[in-house]
Amino acid sequence: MATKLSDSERNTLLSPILEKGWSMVEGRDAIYKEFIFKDFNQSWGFMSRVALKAEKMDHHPEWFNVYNKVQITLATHDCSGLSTRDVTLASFIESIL
Ligand code: H2B
Repeated sequence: MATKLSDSERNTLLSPILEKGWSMVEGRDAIYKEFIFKDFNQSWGFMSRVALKAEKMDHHPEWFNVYNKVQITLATHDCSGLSTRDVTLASFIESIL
């Protein structure tokens, strides 16, 4: 069962993610980032890699794509907020850019 990040986990684990351009969603314990690629082919390649990881983790993004733009929101529905799973998935996403 996932649990919400504690204050100290937010300082140690979440802060580095926020420094990479993720931001807190207003009115919700979730993080968000927009990615701009060259074209749809690049967007879809990126989304495919994220999708395979998400399925392996059983942790899925909320996302929106139009052509070269991919907007991703991460949160853990099981705990209605951010958990270490979101940090892991966000870190993975940063590692494949
Ligand atoms: N994804 C996200 N983002 N949060 C969850 O709590 C979650 C998930 N739970 N993917 C998983 C699936 C759960 O619903 C299944 C039953 O394992």
